[in-house]
Amino acid sequence: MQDVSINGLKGLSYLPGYFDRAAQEALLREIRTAVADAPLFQPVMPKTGKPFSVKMSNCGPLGWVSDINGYRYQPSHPATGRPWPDIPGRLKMLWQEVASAAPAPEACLINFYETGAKMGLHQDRDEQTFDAPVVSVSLGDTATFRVGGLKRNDPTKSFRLQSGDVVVLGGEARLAFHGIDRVLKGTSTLLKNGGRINLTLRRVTPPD
Ligand code: MD3
Ligand code: FE
Repeated sequence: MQDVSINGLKGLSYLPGYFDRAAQEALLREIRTAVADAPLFQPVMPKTGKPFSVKMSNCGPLGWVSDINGYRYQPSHPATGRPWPDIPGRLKMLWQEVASAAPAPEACLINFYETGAKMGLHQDRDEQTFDAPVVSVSLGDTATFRVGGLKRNDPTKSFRLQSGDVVVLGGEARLAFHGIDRVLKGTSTLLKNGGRINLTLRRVTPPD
């Protein structure tokens, strides 16, 4: 476990190569099964309706969606109306290993980046509690990830997230601005057609 210091914020840790190739393949199969049930959708920005370049789906009791009306967590898929599929067992185990002090995760957001997709600098603040960390898993092509401070204009640090890497964003770092600048084509053989999948495990509601 490597603690990364950014703008003096404590709570960001980086676990490079947490999942080996076999575990990445097993996780990918579980995510493909989830996405077969809960198809990827293209979120749009509230008010403007401008589409995100990243496609999304979710698993767990709650899933994050963004449409013309706003950002929110909801228990069912916006297109199928079905509940989101379960969080894969190996992701629940990951949470137990890196976030055991927090109550169980309620949402696993699945982000799919085709080459050229990116995610602008933002904070994750649609959850009702920030006590639990966000746990992120990267699969497929390497991405350039940027993290700043609690203010949009704070200086940022950039580093690469490779397939199998895990990042835990807890404590003060939980509300840091962050984003994905680019996905580097041809840097992984995990996904046949290239691109990148990011999984983020989140607690949405306060503990029962
Ligand atoms: C730093 N995802 O889904 S994961 C997101 O790679 C999101 O798809 C990016 O930002 C991705 O909201 C980055 C790493 C991450 C996740 C949450 C954070 C970094 C974070 C919360 C606070 C600070
Ligand atoms: Fe985020």
